Amino acid sequence: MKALEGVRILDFTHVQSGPTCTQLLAWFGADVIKVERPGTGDITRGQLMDVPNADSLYFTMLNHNKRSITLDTKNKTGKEVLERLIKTCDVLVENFGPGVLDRMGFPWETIQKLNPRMIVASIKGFGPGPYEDCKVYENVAQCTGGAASTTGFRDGLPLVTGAQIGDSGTGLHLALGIVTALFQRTHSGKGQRVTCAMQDGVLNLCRVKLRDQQRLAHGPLTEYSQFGEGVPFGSATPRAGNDSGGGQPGRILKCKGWEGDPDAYIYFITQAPVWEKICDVIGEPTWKTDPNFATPKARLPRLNQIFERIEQWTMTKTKFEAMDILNEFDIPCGPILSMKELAEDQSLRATGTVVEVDHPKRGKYLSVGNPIKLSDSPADVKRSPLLGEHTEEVLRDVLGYSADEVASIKASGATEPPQKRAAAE
Ligand code: CAO
Repeated sequence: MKALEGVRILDFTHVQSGPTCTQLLAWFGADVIKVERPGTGDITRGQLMDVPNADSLYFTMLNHNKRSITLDTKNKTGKEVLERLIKTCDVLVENFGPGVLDRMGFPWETIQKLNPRMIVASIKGFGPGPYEDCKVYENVAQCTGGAASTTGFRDGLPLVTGAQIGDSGTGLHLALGIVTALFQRTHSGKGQRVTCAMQDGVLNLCRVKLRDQQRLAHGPLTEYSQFGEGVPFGSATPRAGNDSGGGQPGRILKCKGWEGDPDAYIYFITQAPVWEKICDVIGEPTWKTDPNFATPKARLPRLNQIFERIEQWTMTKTKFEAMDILNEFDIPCGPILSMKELAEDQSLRATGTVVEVDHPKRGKYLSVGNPIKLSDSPADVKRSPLLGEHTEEVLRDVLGYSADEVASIKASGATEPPQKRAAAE
């Protein structure tokens, strides 16, 4: 048995934030039924397309292990089917724009009446407050959650990061909220609302920067490069380039080949307990006892000088050679790995973190599998569903409609796009 076997999810999610959440639940064994608008479905099916007439990688990589039914929830019969789905499922997950579910005729109170055990989980851009009615995408969340103002270099623009902390990050938060609510339901017998705002999710991930904001009141942030460079701090946490976010100073340093390879770099951490080993490796044994370098405090104003010297050493090695040598001495470091290198990494393939999936319309493609490993519930990654692939199956086997009733639902137009309905009429 899989960990979430027996849990049925009414998946009303689209784009990225919500689908990452329901994909995780599907990997843990839940039966995830994705409800999509007839004709178009999730808008990402047709976005950033690379293979003609095949669902995009954007869609396929976020919707594994789900079933898809098409349903027009604004159609009278479609609403009746949705009511039956609500009565049958354990969790409804949605990331519609603010107010959409209410306008559809399914506010929380209605859902609760239909199924008091149902957990309703929602992602919105903002929580209650001045921006609660705003639609939000990834980069807006990164900007409003504190990530952009603290990412980049001091003398440059605020930067967004490639890690989708607003979308996938909030999806992860929501998944935890859902399984927690499912656990509470085992005692209370009741459903509840689970909400997660993307701004809140990003701020949660930027927690250490709010830490630094408060430390500023008590003096300069001595581990920031800016301190060693004698640049005064302003009133807010500054951008800190590649400085380490913790108490052990670190930097990205050039390695052999950096002139032609944009990823020939290594992250190097001057962890205090291994300082003496670092001095030996880079050929500066006198720094072990020199009062200017011997203690972490003495080193803080000299970080630029220290990292320049370490970089002279890393530039004589490839990033993998440097990693091998430094690991021998327990010096924390990590090569900058490109997406190409990660895609080819055999150890990630062996653990199922990178998987090859076969799709009837696009053929084989790579995806990221479940990064969360459960020893008793391993994830088995299955391709994403075609649009409406399981409509009849769900109507019949999950909702218990007879063959005649299924035919009549289809005839009502609830599962077909308007153009197809008009042509049939
Ligand atoms: N049948 C009939 N209508 C449907 C339907 C279905 N199966 N599924 C959706 N719809 C309708 C909705 O009822 C809604 O109609 P109304 O506006 O008339 O009420 C309409 O589709 C649009 O929904 P939406 O506002 O969610 O979609 P959008 O493309 O305009 O906005 C987004 C997209 C992502 C900006 C918005 O959904 C949002 O802010 N979501 C919350 C935050 C979030 O998750 N953002 C991350 C997205 S990933 O980067």
